[in-house]
Amino acid sequence: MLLLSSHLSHPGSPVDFLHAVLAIVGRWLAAIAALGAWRGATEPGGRRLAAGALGLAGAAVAVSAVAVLTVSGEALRVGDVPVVIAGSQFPANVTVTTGETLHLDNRDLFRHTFTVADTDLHVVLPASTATRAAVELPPGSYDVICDIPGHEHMTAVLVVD
Ligand SMILES: [Cu+2]
Repeated sequence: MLLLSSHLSHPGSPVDFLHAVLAIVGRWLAAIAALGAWRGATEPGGRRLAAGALGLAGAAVAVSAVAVLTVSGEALRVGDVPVVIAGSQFPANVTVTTGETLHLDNRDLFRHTFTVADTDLHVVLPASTATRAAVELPPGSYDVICDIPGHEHMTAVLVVD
């Protein structure tokens, strides 16, 4: 939870964030309750039932942890230009050749966008999801922003050559 709490002051996409936290907390509570039932049960039958509940709750915790920690979405393909977005930061510079594809890997627990100012290139990046986006812009230098309110500090320069 230490890792998660560092995002608590973050104003962006609280729905995504709360959903992720509540899912984890809920499953942990179920696991703790099942553990208590197992320890409190004295009859062999009740104990077996509680052990089963404990196993299911443990599996749910494991699955939810994997779901949150693993980036889903589109896989990196050969020739893609990898761009990792983490801690509400873009890389300072992204260089790409016209026609190439960016692999935008949002590792945060909330949504971002990869928005190239004054162009049609606007990609929504769901939480913990990677998205591929082709760049068909004329050569030049472009300002990249995240257009989520409160994310004005997220900027980068996209160089198309
Ligand atoms: Cu953002």
